[in-house]
Amino acid sequence: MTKKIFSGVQPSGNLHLGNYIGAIKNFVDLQNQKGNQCVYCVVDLHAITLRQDPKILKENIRETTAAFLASGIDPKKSIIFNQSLVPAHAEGSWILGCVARMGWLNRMTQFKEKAGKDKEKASIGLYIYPILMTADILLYDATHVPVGEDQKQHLELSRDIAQKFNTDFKAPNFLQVPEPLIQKNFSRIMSLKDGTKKMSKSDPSDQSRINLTDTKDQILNKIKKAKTDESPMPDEIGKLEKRPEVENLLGIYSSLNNQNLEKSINEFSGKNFSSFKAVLADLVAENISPISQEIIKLLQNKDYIDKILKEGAEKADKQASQKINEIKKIIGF
Ligand code: AQP
Repeated sequence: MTKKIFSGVQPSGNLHLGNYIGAIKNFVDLQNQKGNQCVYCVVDLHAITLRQDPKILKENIRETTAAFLASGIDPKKSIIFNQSLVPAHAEGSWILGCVARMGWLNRMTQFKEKAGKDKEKASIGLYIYPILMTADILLYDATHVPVGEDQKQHLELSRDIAQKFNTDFKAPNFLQVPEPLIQKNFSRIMSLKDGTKKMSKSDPSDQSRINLTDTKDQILNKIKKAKTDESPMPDEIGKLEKRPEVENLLGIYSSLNNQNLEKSINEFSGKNFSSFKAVLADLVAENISPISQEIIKLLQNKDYIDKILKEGAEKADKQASQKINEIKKIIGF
C-alpha cells in the first residue's frame, strides 16, 4: 500500500539523539520503502510559539535542513521545505481552529509541560500548536505520521479534528484521518541527567542530551557521565522498575541496534556499568559522528540548502494550495 507520509521538526536549535531516534531515523527508513511519498517539513511556524532570535532562527532552519540531508533524507525522493514558505499552513490552521473544541486542546499535556506554572504568560501560539500541526498533516492527505511517543496525543487530536470536519461539512472521507507511526523498540529518549524528563532541545544543560552536532569525544564523555544508579546491570526486564536512567540507556542501545529491550538486557546482564557505557558510547558515536561531520560540511554551502528549501516549497505549495482551495469551497468561501 502506498503510504503518504508527513512529519516535521522544529528548527529550535540543539537537534538531539531523541529527535534522531524518535523521528528522523524513521523518516529515512520510510523514504526508502518502495511506493511511499514523503513530505518532511522544517516547522518554523511552530518554533516561534516560543521566543526565537531572528538571526539564530534563520541559521537553525538551515541546520535542521542540513540534519535531514546528513541523516539520509534525499530531496530527489522526498519533499523537504520550511513551513513558512507555504501559506496554506497558516490558513489551514485558522480554519481548523474553528472546527476544534477548547475542551480538546485543554487536555494537551505538552502545553501544560511547556507553559509550566505561568501559563497565563504563554503565547496563544503555544496553546494552539496542535491545530497548526493538524493543518500541516491534513493538507498533504497524509496517511501516516512518524513521530516520537511524546507527539501521540497531538496526533489523536488531528484525527478528531479531521473526523469532525468531515461530519460537520458532510464531506465523508474528504480529510484523511492520519495514523501515527511510532518506533517500536524504544521511542521516548530521556535526559542523560534525569531519566524522568525527556531529552529536549530546550534543556539548559548540554550534558542532558547528545546533540547531532557533537563530536565523537563529546559523545563519549557525555555517555560516560550519564546518570546511572548503585544496583548492578539488570538481568530481566522487571528489574528496570524505578530505574529510569538505566532503562533509558538500554533503550538507546536497543533502538540504535533495532532490537528489543530484552535482548539488550541479556547481552549485558552480569557485566558492569562501565563496560556497558563504553559499548553504548561507541555505538552512539558510530551513528551520530558521520551525521555531525556531514552537517558541518553542508552548512558551508548555505545557498545549496536555501535552494533545496525553495524547490521543496514549490512542490509542497502545489499540493497544499490545491487542498486549501477545496477546503475553502467546502466551507462556503
Ligand atoms: N526525547 C525524545 N524522544 C523521542 N522522540 C523525540 N522527539 C523530540 N524529543 C524526543 C521527536 O522529535 C520530533 C521533532 O520534535 P520537535 O522538534 O517538533 O519538538 P519537540 O517534540 O518539542 O522536541 P524537543 O526536542 O523536546 O524540543 P523542545 O525542547 O523545544 O521542546 C517529534 O516527532 C518528536 O516526537
